[in-house]
Amino acid sequence: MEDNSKGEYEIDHKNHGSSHHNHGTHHVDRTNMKNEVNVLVHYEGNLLTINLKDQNGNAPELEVSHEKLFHLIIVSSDLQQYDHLHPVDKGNGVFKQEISLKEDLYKVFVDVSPKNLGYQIKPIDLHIGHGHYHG
Ligand SMILES: [Cu+2]
Repeated sequence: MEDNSKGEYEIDHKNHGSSHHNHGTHHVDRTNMKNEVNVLVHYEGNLLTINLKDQNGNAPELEVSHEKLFHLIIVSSDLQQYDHLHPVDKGNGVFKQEISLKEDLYKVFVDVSPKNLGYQIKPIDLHIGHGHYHG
């Protein structure tokens, strides 16, 4: 990704060829929604695992957005590494993505559209290194 100058938390979907954000009537404005989805990010052995749970501990049903169920954006602290990925659905709210990360503090953006649940994309801190990972 060459352009890191745009809005800090803006998710870039240009990899999917959507040059505009007008998706018609099914588009949901999530800016004022309360968050009802818990996101856990865990990294171990070149594998990033993302766990989605609703308030009852169940896996939320996701809607396809920009042709994918799950968009994951991960950015290194110096913005030099910027990846837009589509983790594999392992069922039960678990998604996995192979990725090689060096020691750093990354920001992870989980861009999903949980059906009938409030969800706001927030940057999740992911510390790599020192044997201690959490999200
Ligand atoms: Cu994507």
